[in-house]
Amino acid sequence: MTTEFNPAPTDPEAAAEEPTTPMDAPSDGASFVVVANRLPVDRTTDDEGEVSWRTSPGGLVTALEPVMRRNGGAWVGWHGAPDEKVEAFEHDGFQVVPVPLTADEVEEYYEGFSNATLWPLYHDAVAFPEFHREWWDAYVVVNKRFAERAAEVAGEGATVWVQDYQLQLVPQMLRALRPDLKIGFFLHIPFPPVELFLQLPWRRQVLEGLLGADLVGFQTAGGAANFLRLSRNNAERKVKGDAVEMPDGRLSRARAFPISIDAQSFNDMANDPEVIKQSEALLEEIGNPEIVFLGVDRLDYTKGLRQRIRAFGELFESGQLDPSKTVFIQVATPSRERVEEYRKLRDDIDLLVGRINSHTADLGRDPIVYRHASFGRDMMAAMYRIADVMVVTPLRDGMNLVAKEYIACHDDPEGALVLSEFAGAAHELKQAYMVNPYDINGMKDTLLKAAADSPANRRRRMRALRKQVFTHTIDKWADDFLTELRGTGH
Ligand code: ADQ
Repeated sequence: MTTEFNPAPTDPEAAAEEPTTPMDAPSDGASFVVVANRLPVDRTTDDEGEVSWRTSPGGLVTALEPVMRRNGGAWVGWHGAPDEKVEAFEHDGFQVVPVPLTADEVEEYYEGFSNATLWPLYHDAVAFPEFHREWWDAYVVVNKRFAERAAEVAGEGATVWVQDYQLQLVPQMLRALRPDLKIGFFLHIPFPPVELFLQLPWRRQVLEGLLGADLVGFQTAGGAANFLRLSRNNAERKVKGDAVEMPDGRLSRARAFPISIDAQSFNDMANDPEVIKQSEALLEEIGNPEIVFLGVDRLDYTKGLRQRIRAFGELFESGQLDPSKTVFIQVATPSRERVEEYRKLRDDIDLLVGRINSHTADLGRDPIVYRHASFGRDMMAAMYRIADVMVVTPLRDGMNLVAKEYIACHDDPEGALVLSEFAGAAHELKQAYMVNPYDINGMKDTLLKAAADSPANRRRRMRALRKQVFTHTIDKWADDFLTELRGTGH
């Protein structure tokens, strides 16, 4: 199979390349702009019907807020309600710039092209990616709207940081509108091997879209290498080291910037007296088992839940794990429930857990405690605290922050992390107990080993993991990316 493709001079599908008229910078524009599918604020309405906005909890916004405040920042993103226009407003020291989406666009650009085409394709095609031309058309239209909105709010020479797979065309579109800007892009999910990426009918436009950035950031060196290889195989692109040379001489650089968490705040949360109380109550509620295994995921087919639950089912059924002494807690945040593949997954997991529990439970309690729900950060910290073994076994994952959150919450150094080789985090968290999530027997052995390993071994591993997580925080991630971006030339 050839992995080469040439940019076609004319392409009937190249809606991304309609001629664009450059725009002038606004005189009062922001000097730092984040562009992401979602805004970092949630709307709340009080009893009197008064509407206000609250910063949504999350690592990215916490890390970028100080930079935004310092630099007169703006965040461009969708506010979460279809068919509604919301005016830009000031919030917590930065400008919030809502981008409207129609209900059809949510279906085609977001649920369709982003989450049923790109998401499975970029995750090793563990579910079948669907290719629909009308979804692509919506993706182009929406990316253009985001680019135009960013071009309207960015000041002369501003830095614009575009986030993630929903907006891969924005860098090129924005550059065409505003050649004066410094443009960065970060992909939170894996960038796939060339052979997979080439399935995409709009592969050329997506690649050109990304190359509009001065710096393209990936979670792992492997992702950056896939991207550079793809660019090299495209006849018009010379690649020197980590830089792709564009026809006009501009360089677009590609490098790994592994994302992380605010480790100290998770650590503090886990040691909060209220959280400690919560964790004790939780242990009591599940019957004070000797060993607690824990899984925490968005309910997504990339997270390896089917395989993980099967492994636990076999361990309980064979008696290798004693259901009277062991509990496996699995919590799964509801996610993308309007996408067919996710509905199917939800039903499968319900069935699987029900079957295992009905076979192996004694009358007192279920060996698998499964909750399909979202929890507050305090409850998450309480769960991390009581987990003797954290089980993070995605089939493919850009990074996986849950693994890092567990480590930050576990200053009792006897906790153990079982981690998939196919999570980006595996490149940094080398002292975890590694598994191939497709190998159910191997996974079962490693789960048993992690639970039974000597305290000295568990402590040694956990100390090394904590050192990594506390020295590579989300602040460092944002600093590293923005410093590197500032150093790139036009
Ligand atoms: P996600 O696929 O969402 O992120 P992950 O990195 O694990 O995956 O982040 C999940 C977040 O949701 C964590 O902060 C976790 O605490 C929270 N969470 C999970 N289950 C929850 C529950 N039941 N209740 C409350 N909170 C819950 C994407 C990529 C990842 C990449 C991140 C960041 O797929 O690979 O690490 O972006 O770049």
